[in-house]
Amino acid sequence: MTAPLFDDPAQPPRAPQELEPGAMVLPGFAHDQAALLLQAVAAIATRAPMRHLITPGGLRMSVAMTNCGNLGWVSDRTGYRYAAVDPESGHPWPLMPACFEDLAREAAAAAGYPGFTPDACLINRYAIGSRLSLHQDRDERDLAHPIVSVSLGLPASFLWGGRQRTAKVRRVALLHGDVMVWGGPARLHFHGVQRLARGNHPLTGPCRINLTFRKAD
Ligand code: MD6
Ligand code: FE
Repeated sequence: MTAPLFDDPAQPPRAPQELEPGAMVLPGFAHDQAALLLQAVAAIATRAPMRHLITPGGLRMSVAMTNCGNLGWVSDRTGYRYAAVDPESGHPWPLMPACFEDLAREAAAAAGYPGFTPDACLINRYAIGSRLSLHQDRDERDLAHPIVSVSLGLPASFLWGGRQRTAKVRRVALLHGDVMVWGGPARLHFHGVQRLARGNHPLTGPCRINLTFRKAD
């Protein structure tokens, strides 16, 4: 039997880490609420099912996505944008649960961004082998607001680059319950997620769920 490499109570707690000015990892910040968050994700996905979006270049994303909140991030052949309506159903996105909004607000405040109020939550589901190539998050109207990102389920190797696509990339392990907050001078840094390694998490099975909270409008 192999011991899990994640979410192991025998491991010492990891301290908050500033990746660089503006970007913080808060290890385990969402750990105690993880089961509740995942229940809410399941409820959202019954009304706005996870789907593989098509990039403007015509590629099908390996990560499956849905949204909740006033706005949702979508992509198709015409580009990337935030939309108030789910293009699949024609209905507004499911409401953002209070437990999502509270967590995002508290994490942002803990990382030095008081007063953050998300209006959009992008929900990403990574199956084994899914990946997210290096990108910048720049579709939000006001880039002064930070982004709060919550990792649930299988661990991921997060790729943390620089202001230029060609900058050196660091790998950061993001485990179940970890929260990342970034903004300020780091807001436009390139980032991505390495191909998800095989595994099985007690709460999510063979996948990783990521919630990213934004103030898009
Ligand atoms: C992910 N996250 O962790 C993908 N973007 O699955 C992102 O692309 C991301 O985590 C902006 C801010 C935080 C993030
Ligand atoms: Fe991103």
